[in-house]
Amino acid sequence: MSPGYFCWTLAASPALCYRYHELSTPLSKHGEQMSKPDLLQMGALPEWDEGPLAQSFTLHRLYEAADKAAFLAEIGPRIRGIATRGDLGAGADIIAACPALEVISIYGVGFDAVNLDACHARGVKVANTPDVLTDDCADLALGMWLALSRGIVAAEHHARSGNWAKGGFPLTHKASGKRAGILGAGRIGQAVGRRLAGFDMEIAYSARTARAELPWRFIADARELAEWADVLFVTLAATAETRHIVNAQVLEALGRDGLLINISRAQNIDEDALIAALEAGSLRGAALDVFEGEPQLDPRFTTLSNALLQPHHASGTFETRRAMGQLMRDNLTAHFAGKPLLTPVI
Ligand code: 8YV
Repeated sequence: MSPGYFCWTLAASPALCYRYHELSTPLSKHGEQMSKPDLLQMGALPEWDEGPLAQSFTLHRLYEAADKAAFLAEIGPRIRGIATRGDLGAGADIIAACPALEVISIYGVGFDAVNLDACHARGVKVANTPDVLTDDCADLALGMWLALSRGIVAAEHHARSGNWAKGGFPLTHKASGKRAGILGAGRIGQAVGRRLAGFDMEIAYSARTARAELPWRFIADARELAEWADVLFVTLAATAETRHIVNAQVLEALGRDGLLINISRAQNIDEDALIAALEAGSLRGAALDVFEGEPQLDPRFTTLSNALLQPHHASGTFETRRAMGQLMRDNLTAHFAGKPLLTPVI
């Protein structure tokens, strides 16, 4: 058991925990205590990350502070690094409150919640955790598509509740052998496409430019891609340009037999237009892992039987979250050892 892990188990006793952190401060080769860089932690992390982080850094947990502004005013000037999550990022206000900030390490691939302009302007480095979560995100996208197509969640309830004895489950729609549009052909979009090929799907993708290495049809325009597709997978990184890229027109083009799967970011979709389409039945169904204002979600979603709702957990497996945490910490370690980031965003 690592010392840090032991400390985490004692987290109910902060005073003891603090003392323990001090004792675990590394010693220089001359036996002097080396000071640990001050790190602002934006949100909770699994215990297997908290321990090692606390061993190498003096942690300041913003999410535990009752008065965040006062907390930042006090510790901000000392902060040299930020450990954050894809969903939490670091806004311009946080970056401004940390004048000595050198690096932001994201536990997640998405960097849309980090204000990159502010980082650029200040020369703050940013790292994320690509690749290690690609498989899980693609797996969940396929699972959501199959569950939505075949009504797996309602069918499970049908079997469990005893309704089966009163009658069979209503027929659903075939999933395989149809046309899949992939909006965003990055790592995750490509992994979705590779999996879909195993379901005999005809595949097309949209990206900024055609990618010669991909064996699939290229349809640049989101509306045209939706028009062509039976199911639209949204896998693109969220930027200012992609905000509401899936709008009312795109949903209309996808059509009343169409399905929408979103494992990217909520802001890529106009949620009001999506809810209207689902309510009107002008779209057959949507499976969503991400929501505007999550973890709160628009209550209208919860009444829609043609929406499959997931709690932003595409990367949420033990294996992947461990790998993400390791990479997030490795990026911080590399930076404070004077080495380049392993997976830099900027
Ligand atoms: C995580 C994510 O759920 O990778 C991302 O960008 O949003 C997700 O993998 C998140 O970072 C963990 O809170």
